[in-house]
Amino acid sequence: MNRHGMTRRKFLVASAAGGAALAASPYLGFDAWAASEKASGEVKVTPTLCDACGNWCALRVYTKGDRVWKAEGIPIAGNNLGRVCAKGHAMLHEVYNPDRIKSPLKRVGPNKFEPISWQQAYKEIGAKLGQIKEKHGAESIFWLQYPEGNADVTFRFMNALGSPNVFSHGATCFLPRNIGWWLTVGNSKPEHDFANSRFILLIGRNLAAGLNLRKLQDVVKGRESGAKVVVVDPRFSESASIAKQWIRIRPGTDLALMLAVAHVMIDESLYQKEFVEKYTEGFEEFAEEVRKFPPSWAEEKTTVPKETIVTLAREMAKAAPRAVIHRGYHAAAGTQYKNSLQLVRAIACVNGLLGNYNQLGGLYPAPKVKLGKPDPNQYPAPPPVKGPMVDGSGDPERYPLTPKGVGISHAIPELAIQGKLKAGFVHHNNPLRTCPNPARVIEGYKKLDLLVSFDYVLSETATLAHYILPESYYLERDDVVHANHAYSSQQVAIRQQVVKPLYDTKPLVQILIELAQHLGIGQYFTFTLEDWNRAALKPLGVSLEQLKKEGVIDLGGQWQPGEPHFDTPSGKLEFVSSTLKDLELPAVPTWEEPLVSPDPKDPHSFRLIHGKQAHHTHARTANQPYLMKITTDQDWGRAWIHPDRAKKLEIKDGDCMTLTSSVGSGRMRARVTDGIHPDCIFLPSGYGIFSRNLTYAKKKGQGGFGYGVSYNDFLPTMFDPVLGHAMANEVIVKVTKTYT
Ligand SMILES: Nc1nc2c(c(=O)[nH]1)N[C@H]1C(S)=C(S)[C@@H](COP(=O)(O)OP(=O)(O)OC[C@H]3O[C@@H](n4cnc5c(=O)[nH]c(N)nc54)[C@H](O)[C@@H]3O)O[C@H]1N2
Ligand SMILES: Nc1nc2c(c(=O)[nH]1)N[C@H]1C(S)=C(S)[C@@H](COP(=O)(O)OP(=O)(O)OC[C@H]3O[C@@H](n4cnc5c(=O)[nH]c(N)nc54)[C@H](O)[C@@H]3O)O[C@H]1N2
Ligand code: SF4
Ligand SMILES: [Mo]
Repeated sequence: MNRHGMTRRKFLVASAAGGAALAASPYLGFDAWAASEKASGEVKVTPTLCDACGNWCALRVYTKGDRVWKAEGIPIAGNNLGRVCAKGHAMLHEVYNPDRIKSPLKRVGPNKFEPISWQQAYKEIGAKLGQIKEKHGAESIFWLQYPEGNADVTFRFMNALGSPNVFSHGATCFLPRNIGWWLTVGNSKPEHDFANSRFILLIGRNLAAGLNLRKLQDVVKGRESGAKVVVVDPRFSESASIAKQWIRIRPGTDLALMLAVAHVMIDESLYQKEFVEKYTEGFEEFAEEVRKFPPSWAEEKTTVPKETIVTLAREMAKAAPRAVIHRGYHAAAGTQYKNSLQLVRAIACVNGLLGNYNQLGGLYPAPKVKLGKPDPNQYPAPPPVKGPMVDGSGDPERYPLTPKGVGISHAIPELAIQGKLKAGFVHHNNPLRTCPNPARVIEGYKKLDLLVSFDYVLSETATLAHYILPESYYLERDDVVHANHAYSSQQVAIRQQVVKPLYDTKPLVQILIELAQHLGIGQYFTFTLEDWNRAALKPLGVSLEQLKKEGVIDLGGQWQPGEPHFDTPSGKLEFVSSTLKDLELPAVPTWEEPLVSPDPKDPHSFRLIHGKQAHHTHARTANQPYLMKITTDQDWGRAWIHPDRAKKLEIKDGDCMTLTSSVGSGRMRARVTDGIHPDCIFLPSGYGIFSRNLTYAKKKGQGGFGYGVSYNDFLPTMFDPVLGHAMANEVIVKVTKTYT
């Protein structure tokens, strides 16, 4: 019997009963929501931070009679300026999802779980981890997380255990973007003053679906005050639909476009000479290199007409310095291609030719907030673990540029298969679904002697874990104070409890404090979350009470245009990267072919690309019925294919197709559209859930079990040679019509 009076047998029966038990759930359908709107009860408003994607939008959440009712955005919050997206609204209701894990669980067989007490879970995990540490060393333990928020506490936890192996999702998301910018301007994430731009170029950054509510509003403001917005994408994306011009590019060739744009700007002497002279290093070498890449050459690579390239370069140069190219995120300039790092460098360099650093309408360093730390005399901290990670991140001989704390998360299964990793903690991450090559990921994770998950539902990864320590849903918990992504000013914000936990769950920090007592590292966990948060706020002169009341506090420090500053070895923008030179890597942006290309003679051969939709987050919202209803009503799960290519394969709009790669095969229906480059197939990236413990994802009528497929099903396990990232668009699929 556990705290909720449920025996093990009852729990197993209840899980198996699934849908039937849900009929009366307040979670189901709009009717239940409408009823809650009409319900009486005291109305309370609590500010907090959304956790339905990584944007941390600030919300005011309304409760009525202790039930979550609705949310609105906090207008001063720099990262959403008062807006909330569809996911933000819909995922509020997730607190009532009947699939939620209701107490700590121990896996007692394949897909069989037994509720256990926290104490039992801590004790057993402590004993097992102790054995593993003794036998294989602390380096055989890893932590995988979605970073920020509580990350400082998890680093402390891993330092205390003596392991350097803290991974984030970076190698499947943003890694080349951060490193490319850091190498070139000494800042891995310069911000954009879109609202004051006269020319905005988005290269493979679909702000209107891979949402960032602040940036999207800024782009719209810029456009309304006269900026030309141009989108480069193989696909007519949501952002293309709000742009003046869509440049349809062959996927994987954006680097060629950027080199040719630089060629034109330099050849026609259109670049910002004073800026280049004063603030940059290696211009001559860069100019000489890009001389090799005229627009006619780039046309061959990109299929973008050379006239379009010349016009793009001239128009951008004319608007400079109030012209800006987005720094990139997940797509072409993220972890998609072997040439992504070169592309990011090229984008940074062309921004340099535009002379837009620290200028109105250009790029700028976001003001930072430095949070305090618990007093080490009162709360001793473990020393940081020296040396590289087990995957070679931070190792001068292997991945010297891949930071510790980011690492290469899709290497975890390989390292487990090699016996180098034996135990792991996975928090707010679902590698079985979000890393390439699921069969291999499953094989690897199954090899672990101990896997602990902190999920709030039985995701694919949690289903494989030996123990699940359920974190309270974000509306039920306090987190570590957050130095907000305010972009243009300094802000601090907090995620805090809106409703009491419905079940026997806890905030992560509380779990770690308690678990630490069973792992022999309790001496480093003598603080409470409240102590930690008070210490964090101390240097800012803000009280915890004030922050909890307001949710977000603006500390000023508004960015102002001024003299540019670069934290690179030369103190300048480096057209030639001294760090890359020292590492004997290509130090000046130059052309690099994508790793693979479709066979032009084979009508079945396509590159597989993918992207976000505005109403789904990664692979985790396909269990949300309101969001899935949008998908099914709009038939948005289909894969995009160009009419000329479809015709050759006798595929008509709505037909079923089979995609096969070297590692996987899957079926989906076709959306035949000329809004896609003929070389590729586009898959929306939010589907293909395979956990059988997610009721709505598997329910007929909500999309059905396994609704859609995931690009990861087709993607081999690959590691970019320089950074180790996933190269997620470097995959060729064979497409055939499915006759059913
Ligand atoms: N299929 C697919 N793969 C992808 C992507 C994609 O769009 N689709 N995108 C790529 C990108 S850009 C990124 S950033 C990564 C993201 O990689 P992940 O972080 O692995 O992606 P999510 O799908 O967001 O998984 C988050 C997990 O956290 C759990 N979770 C949600 N809320 C909470 C909570 O409050 N507490 C705890 N403890 N857990 C919670 C969810 O149930 C889910 O299992 O994936 C990459 N891979
Ligand atoms: N709704 C929603 N918003 C999100 C997220 C989410 O899961 N859902 N996740 C957040 C996170 S973690 C991230 S990383 C960002 C990601 O946001 P984005 O970086 O915008 O990522 P994607 O949607 O993967 O891809 C963007 C576009 O790149 C295009 N593309 C594919 N290949 C190429 C190419 O070779 N060249 C060019 N030029 N374009 C190409 C795709 O067609 C797509 O339109 O979104 C964030 N916001
Ligand atoms: S973009 Fe939407 S889902 Fe993401 S944090 Fe903001 S409101 Fe939440
Ligand atoms: Mo991401």
